[in-house]
Amino acid sequence: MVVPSSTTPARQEIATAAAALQLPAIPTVDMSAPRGLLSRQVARACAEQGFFRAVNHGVLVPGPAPAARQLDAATAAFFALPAHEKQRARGVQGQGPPSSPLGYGCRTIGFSGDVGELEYLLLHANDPAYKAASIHAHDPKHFSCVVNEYVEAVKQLACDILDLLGEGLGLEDPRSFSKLITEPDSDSLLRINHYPPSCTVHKLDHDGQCKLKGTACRAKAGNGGNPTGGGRIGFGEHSDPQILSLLRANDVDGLQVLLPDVNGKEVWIQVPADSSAFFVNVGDLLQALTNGKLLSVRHRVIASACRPRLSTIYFAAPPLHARISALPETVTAGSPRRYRSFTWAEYKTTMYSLRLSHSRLDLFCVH
Ligand code: GA4
Repeated sequence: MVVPSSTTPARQEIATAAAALQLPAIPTVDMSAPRGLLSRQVARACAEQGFFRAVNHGVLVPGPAPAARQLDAATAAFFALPAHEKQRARGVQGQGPPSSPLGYGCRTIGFSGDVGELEYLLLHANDPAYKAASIHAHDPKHFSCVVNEYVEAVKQLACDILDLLGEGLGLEDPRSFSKLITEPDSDSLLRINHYPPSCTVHKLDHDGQCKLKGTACRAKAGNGGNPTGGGRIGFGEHSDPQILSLLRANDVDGLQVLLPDVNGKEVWIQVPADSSAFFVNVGDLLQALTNGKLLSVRHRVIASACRPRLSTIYFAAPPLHARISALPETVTAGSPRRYRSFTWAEYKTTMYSLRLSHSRLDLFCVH
C-alpha cells in the first residue's frame, strides 16, 4: 500500500515540514501489501510521480551474507584502491556499436562533455566478460559471483514490479514489460556510483587519473539561493533511458527528484536516504511503451554530505533489437499515439549523441 514516507522520527519531521510547505511527498509502497491493492498503488505512483520508495520488498534479506552486503563490501574495496589500479578497469567490457562507456569511470559521464563529482563502475548485467575483468584484481571470480547474485535478485524484483504495473494498467498480457527484460540478450546494466564526501577535493591529475584528495570539512548547510542547496552536482539532472531503474544506496542523502507541487510547478525534492529500501523509477522506454501514461522522472544527485554516498542501480533494459511502441491498450481515440516506434539500439545511439539533461524522448514524438 502507499504509506507516508515517514517511518523514523527524522523522516517524520521531513514529511511534516514538506506537508507544511505543500511540497510533493515521496510515495512509499509496502511491497508486502495484498496483490490487488499493490498493483493499483505501484501503477498510481508510476503514473503520478514516476518514482517510489519500495519497502518490505523481501529480497536481499535472507542468508548470513546477502548479495547486497557482499556487493557493497566488494565495491567499497574497489573504490579504496589507488587511482592507477582503478584505471585498469576502464573499458573492461566489449564495446560493439552502439558503444557505452563500460568499466571504471571518473567524473566523465557519457561522451558529450558531461561531468559529475563521482567515480563509478558500469557493468553489463548480462555480459560474462566482467568475469575476466580486472575490477577485483585479487579475486575476480568472487567479484563476478557477487555481481551475478545481486543482479539475479534485483532483476527478480524488477520483474515483480513490472508485472504489478502490467496488472495495475489492466494489460491484456500483464507480463508484457517483464518479458522484455528477461530476454537472454537483454541490455540491462548495473551501475555502482561512489560520490566522495563534499568535504574532499576530487582531482584529475595530469595523466587523467582520478584522485580523491581529503581536506578539512567545508560543507555548509543551507542553500543561499543556490538551487542545488550549496552542494556540488554529483550526477546532473536527467531521466533514465531504460525501462525501470532500481536504486539502493547507503544512508547518505543526495538523490533529488523533480516532482510537481500542488500548483503544478516542478520542484526538486530531496529523497531521504533509506538503506533498507529500493528507490524505483520509470525510464523513458516505459513512458513510450505506455504512451505517456507512466512518467520517466527527472532526477539528480547533489553531493553535500561529509560522508561518501555509495549507490547501486540496476537499469532494466530490453535487447538492443527490441522494438519499442506503445502497447495497443494504451492508445485510444482520446489518447492517440505519442511516440513513433523505435528500437532500443536506435534510442541508445541517439542518447549517446546528446547531453545528459536532454529530454531525448521528445525527439521521438509524432506530431
Ligand atoms: C543515465 C542512466 C545510466 O546511468 C546510464 C547513463 C549513461 C552513461 O553514463 O553512460 C548516459 C546517461 C545514462 C543518459 C544520456 C547519455 C547516456 C550518459 C549520457 C550523457 C548508464 C544510461 O544508460 O543512461
